[in-house]
Amino acid sequence: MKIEKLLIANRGEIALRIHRAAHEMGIRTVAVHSTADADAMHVRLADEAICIGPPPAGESYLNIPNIISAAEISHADAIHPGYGFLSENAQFAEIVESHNIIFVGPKPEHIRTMGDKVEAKRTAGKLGLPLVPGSDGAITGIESAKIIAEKIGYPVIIKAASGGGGRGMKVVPDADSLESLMGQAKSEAKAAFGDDTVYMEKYLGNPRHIEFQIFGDGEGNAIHLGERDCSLQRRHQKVLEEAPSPVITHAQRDEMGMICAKAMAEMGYRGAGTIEFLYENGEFYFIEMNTRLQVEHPVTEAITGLDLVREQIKIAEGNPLTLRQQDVQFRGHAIECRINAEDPRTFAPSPGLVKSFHAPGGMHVRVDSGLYAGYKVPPYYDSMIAKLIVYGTTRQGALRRLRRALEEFVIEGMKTTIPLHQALLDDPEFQSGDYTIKWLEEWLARQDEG
Ligand code: MV4
Repeated sequence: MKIEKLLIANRGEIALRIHRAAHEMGIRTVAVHSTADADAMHVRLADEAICIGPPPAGESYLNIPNIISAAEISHADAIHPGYGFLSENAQFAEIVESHNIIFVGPKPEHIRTMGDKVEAKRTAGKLGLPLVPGSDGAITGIESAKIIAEKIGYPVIIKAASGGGGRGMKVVPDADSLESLMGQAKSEAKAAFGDDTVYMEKYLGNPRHIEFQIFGDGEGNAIHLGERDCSLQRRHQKVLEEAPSPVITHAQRDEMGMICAKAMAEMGYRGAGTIEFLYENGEFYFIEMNTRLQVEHPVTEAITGLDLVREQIKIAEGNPLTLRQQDVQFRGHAIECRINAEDPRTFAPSPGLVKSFHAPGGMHVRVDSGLYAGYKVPPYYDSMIAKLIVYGTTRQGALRRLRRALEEFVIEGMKTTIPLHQALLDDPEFQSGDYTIKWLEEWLARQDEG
């Protein structure tokens, strides 16, 4: 079914990103917004805008009845959830579909499965994805936990089944601390997610975070769009992402990519998804799957030339995948910097009035941002205010272009993480591509000493 009108259940740069793809496809858009976002760019760009509640996200961008009402009032025939907010809420996807509105996203059952990390691992294992050695499912008690830990060898890590994004994890160095750390993991999981189910894995000491972009049509066809390296992160917040990974060969990409695509075809996955791996000593280990479009999708767009939101919408309309794996070509190198309204040293949020704004441009430079001069960044939401994505034929070339683009960027009125990205670019280790998930936090600690 052709989508005529799309409601975008999000804000900020991703709402703009979705609006742009929709308009290029001749689809009208409906923005929703909180009272704090009345002046936001996503509201200005959309064909219609509906206020869905007060500033706190729980009462607006997470308010399911108000969003469904907005879709009904505006006669939207589809809803795109973007990332964050309701994007991985299986119940929301079900409610949308029960109102005969197209959910631009995966089948609710697949969102639910992947949201439960124990179920996700079980499913991934059955589908042939390589797993981190660990407990087969949830851990039931301290005695069985001891046996499993002895078998896989310390250190182990205890993770919350309802977790993700690093919350409720405990690294256990030895048998003596297992009982107490497992207890802590369970009580933290209970407090954070209302569910104290935990599972165990071998702890990998120094991996990279590499994720594969996949697409399925829900009818048994699926492809992969290569990997992104997201190892540069601080406190589980990604700072910079690149594609391809500096350490993955063509052969590894083809092999892992095909394994991912085959798995997604077999499960009948629909829409865009990301399969996350830890990568250490040349081996991939599945950890989680994200059933949404991701912040860092533009680096994949840059090296494949594909519009991922357009592909999502085409699949949501019920079209079979027209792209074949052999049509997907990887060219060059892309890097994304997340620019946050934060102090570049302390990372304290720094919202406020944008006094002046000038985005870099030129060849192979993309800025996704809802900022404009005179706009006031509200304090209620995520601090990411812009994404800068550069492309180059080589990684070296992309790094040079990134330096040039960061020099051009002007955002006055608040602190931003632009100086952090500039300092990072000057670091020889970063330039060499030789970094793991621990590297950035150690580098930041060294910056603070020096
Ligand atoms: C791990 C790990 C080491 N070993 N699992 C953190 C977030 C969650 N998605 C999985 N995470 C990790 N799981 C095993 N078996 C280390 C991390 C981890 C991490 C992973 C990806 C990116 C950044 C990270 C930062 C700290 C820890």
